[in-house]
Amino acid sequence: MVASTKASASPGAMCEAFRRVRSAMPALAWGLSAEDLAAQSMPDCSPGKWHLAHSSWFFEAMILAAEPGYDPVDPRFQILFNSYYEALGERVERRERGLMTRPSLNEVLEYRREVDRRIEAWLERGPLEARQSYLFTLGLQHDQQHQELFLMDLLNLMGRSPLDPAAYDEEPRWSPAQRPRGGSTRFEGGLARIGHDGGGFAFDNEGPAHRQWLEPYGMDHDLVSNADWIAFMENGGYARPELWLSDGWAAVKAEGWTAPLYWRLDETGWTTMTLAGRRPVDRDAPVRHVSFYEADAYARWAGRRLPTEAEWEHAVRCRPEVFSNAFGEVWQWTSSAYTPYRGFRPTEGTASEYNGKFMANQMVSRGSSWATPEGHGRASYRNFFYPHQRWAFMGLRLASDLPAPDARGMGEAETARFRRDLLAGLGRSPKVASPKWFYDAEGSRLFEEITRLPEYYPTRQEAALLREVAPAWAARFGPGAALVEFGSGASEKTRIVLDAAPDLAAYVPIDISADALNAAARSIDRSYPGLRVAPLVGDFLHLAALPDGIGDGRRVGFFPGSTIGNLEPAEAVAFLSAARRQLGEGALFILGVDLVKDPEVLVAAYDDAAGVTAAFNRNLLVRANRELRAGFDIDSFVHRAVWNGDASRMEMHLKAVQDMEVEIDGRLITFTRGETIHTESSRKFTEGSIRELAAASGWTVAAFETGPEPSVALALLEA
Ligand code: SAH
Ligand code: AVI
Repeated sequence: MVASTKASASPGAMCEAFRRVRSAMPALAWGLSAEDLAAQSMPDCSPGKWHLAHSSWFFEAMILAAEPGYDPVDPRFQILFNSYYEALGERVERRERGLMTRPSLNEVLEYRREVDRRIEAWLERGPLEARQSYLFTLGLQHDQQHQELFLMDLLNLMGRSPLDPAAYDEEPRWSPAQRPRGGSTRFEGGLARIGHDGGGFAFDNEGPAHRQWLEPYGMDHDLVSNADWIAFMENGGYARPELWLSDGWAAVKAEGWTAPLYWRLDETGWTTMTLAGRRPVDRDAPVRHVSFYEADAYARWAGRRLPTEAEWEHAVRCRPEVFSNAFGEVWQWTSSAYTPYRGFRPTEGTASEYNGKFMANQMVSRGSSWATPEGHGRASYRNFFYPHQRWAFMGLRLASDLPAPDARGMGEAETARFRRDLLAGLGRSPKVASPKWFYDAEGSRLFEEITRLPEYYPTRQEAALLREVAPAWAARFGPGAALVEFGSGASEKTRIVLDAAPDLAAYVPIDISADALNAAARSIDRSYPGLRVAPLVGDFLHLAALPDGIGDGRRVGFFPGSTIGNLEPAEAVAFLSAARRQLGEGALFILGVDLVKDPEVLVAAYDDAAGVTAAFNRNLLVRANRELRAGFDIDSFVHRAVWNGDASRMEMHLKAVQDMEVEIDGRLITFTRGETIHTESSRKFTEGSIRELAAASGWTVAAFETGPEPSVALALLEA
């Protein structure tokens, strides 16, 4: 297949690009039988032989036919292989493409070779005008689109056979899927620029570039997985009309949908059809072959929504690095109808019918799939399908409305996130839950109690070390600085910094626990009258813009307590990188971390004699029972704290003491005796691992101070 389709000025380079693109489809056809390539599985699909011919016809009809006195390779092919171009006359009905046993496969391949010879001769004849050059590149891009259609249609054909045939040994993909990263990123939106802005090739429907207003939103880093989809199905997703659009529900009933296209349940579990035959459904892989209606119903079930196409494009342009599989896995449904952008003008001439005339009743999908030829996708690309169609390589990524930065409560949306996150985690094996859900009002209170326990040394040790270093470090803040604290909780250690830095203009505590945050902010406000206190309720993994009115001085990040150890290593890098961007040039960052030490000391700190940590851990279940109406029998779970030396972390688990089933939101979660929910990791660091983490996140370590045993450390980072 082809790496680049850009037509360059040199005929040699254009010829090379042409050969590379044109060799791809015959390579996909190689090894398939003439019968495989002749059959048509349904009216939406075309036979492989037709794709081989039509993508050649396109060059003939759009480019060669415009040459004076052109003599077609075979005039009958103008009718046989025209897809939908009214201006180019008669054609065979789409649904009857499979009935054309003549010309034979060999004749079609010969037609293809002859068109290729003629195009190469045309290229050699000399410099192309801008319009010819555009049509040539359009022909290459069109060929690439049909390479993907070839595979989609072939899969549909193979999926119709009771033999579950494998078209290939392995699916012919470009690169492996990227691993999921977890989480989502917040985008402030505002006036965003959308659409193709002129550099490189684009289809006419990608322009003109224009401005769109976007309200704050979040978009998930990962695609919805098969495991997520199974949770939806097990929760009655296909049987609950309230989740579906009216037309979608009608499709569920009429088509008898109970799972994505190609899925089948047998005694071994769910299987799905692939181009390499029928395979077990990989729970970790992104779901594919779902219609827009299904994607929309899933999003509603998850308490979320699909992104608009403008949101998708803005997010992928602004922060491409945070997303997994934005391109190269599945096209992603958006909630946007396929309509023209303001000022849209179709390409002039015969290619005017390429995109514009389909701008009704279809929905836009973005990204690209594993079968999209490499180099073919781009952020402005608008693919489109009817909302009921499922045979394309389609999946989804979720988005949500986010409150404006100064909004206080999290409300329903937060509860929906908790439900979705918990169900997803309990659907995994081994079961997991994110520690961020510990901190309802009771969880925050229990954490404060933990900090006063004799075994839990980190808070005391860190506060003592901070008292020592704060005067020297605060001297570097400069006038009018703002202190931004992540996971501020009760803001107790903050006072040590505030006392050492009387010139601070503002304090911005950020915490997911609204109750703890608001109480702490009020208390700081009363104690430091000259200081502007601007609390932000929210998830620091989706950093919001800083509030206005916090002065023009340096921004100083503050992240004590080794809360960074509760993040997965990749999450920690993403967080520190995002914080660096949020705090801007010249920023400083005070990071508090716990250090690796004797496991006995560690285990005692996470399994105290008074049982407070156990209560803190089990409070997650209490919270789920209250907020999600879950049915956990709290006494059937015991607290476990274990040292995992390989991952250098303490782990907290909730261990089931008996076999049981727990209902959450109508879904039954099965626990076997001894099975655990991994509720928290607390990574322990060394000076080396902190230096690596800082370097990977774009910070420089300006100072690193360690306290006495049991030792913790404070690092001063510079942007
Ligand atoms: N910084 C304090 C509190 C640490 S407890 C100290 O050092 O003692 C961890 C705090 O982080 C809690 O207040 C919890 O509500 C908050 N927190 C945990 N995960 C969070 C997240 N993803 N976003 C925002 N706050 C979070
Ligand atoms: C907030 N965080 C850093 C604490 C920790 O040590 O991981 C939470 C905690 N978990 C058990 N005890 C305290």
